Amino acid sequence: MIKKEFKRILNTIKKYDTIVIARHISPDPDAISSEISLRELIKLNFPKKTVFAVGTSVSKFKYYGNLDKIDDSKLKEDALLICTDVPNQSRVDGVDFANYKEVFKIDHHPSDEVFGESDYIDETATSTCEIIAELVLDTNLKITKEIARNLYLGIVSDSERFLIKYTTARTFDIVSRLIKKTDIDFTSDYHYLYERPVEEIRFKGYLEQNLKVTDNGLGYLELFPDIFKEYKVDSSTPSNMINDFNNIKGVYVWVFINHDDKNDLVKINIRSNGPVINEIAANYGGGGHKYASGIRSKDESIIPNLINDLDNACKEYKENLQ
Ligand SMILES: [Mn+2]
Repeated sequence: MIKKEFKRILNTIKKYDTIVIARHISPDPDAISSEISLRELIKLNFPKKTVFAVGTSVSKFKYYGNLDKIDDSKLKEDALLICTDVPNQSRVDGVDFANYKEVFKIDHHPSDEVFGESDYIDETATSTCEIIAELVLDTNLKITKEIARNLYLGIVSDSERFLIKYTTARTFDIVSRLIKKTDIDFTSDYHYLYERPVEEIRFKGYLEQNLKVTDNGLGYLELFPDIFKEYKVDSSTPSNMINDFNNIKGVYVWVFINHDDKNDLVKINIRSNGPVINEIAANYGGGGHKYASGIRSKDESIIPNLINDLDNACKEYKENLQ
């Protein structure tokens, strides 16, 4: 049986000849793949429609396909805007909602912000790509190998290779149906997600060697501009590696403190596998999820207090474990 929400999405798509698809700022593979896959699916199944996928291009995600550059104030007719992988209007990249007759979102983030009547939110899905794959398979839309590969990579990326707790039997069912239907050579494509320059591998070694760990189980590391020069890596590199520091025995919270002198900012990434950290981050002007938070501050003097608070959270968590 086809979900009524999926029928409603298809009916809404059928009503419009011009469709624009957008996603969140600072996109990840799920965001890029979901918008490009949806564009290609609509073009394949409804060839008369004009469909764009928009937002700032990111060269490292080129393997998903190209993005379109449009001026949406010049759209000639009533257009539909579909936002993927983004819960808040304020985080949608490259469109003005006022230029559209109708808007809806397809997303897996928790949110109480309504975009439109056809919104579809499934907080139990690993990724937006999982939702789109489910929609395609359940409604029997045509799909190509390339679209299937892109959806698969989006699911693998957002689920952290099926490690996060949102991974369910349904995730594997959807992936299995996707592979059976399209016969994609899925094990050959992981290099798109995981291949790294040797400089980054060596830099990861530096992070591993220099992570300080307290008796209470806080791992932390302060990074200054010189180290990025020395290893010839971009200063955004540590934030892409922080999730790899999960599963260190006895480390409950870990934090990278990145001194961005160019912008006179300190950028702090925090992860947890136990204590709730977003409330602590909020005390220092940051925010995020319960177990994945961040802070950007002009005030470096917050660092010792933050480390102290996180260390206490670890202490409390550790004591309750025993
Ligand atoms: Mn996502």
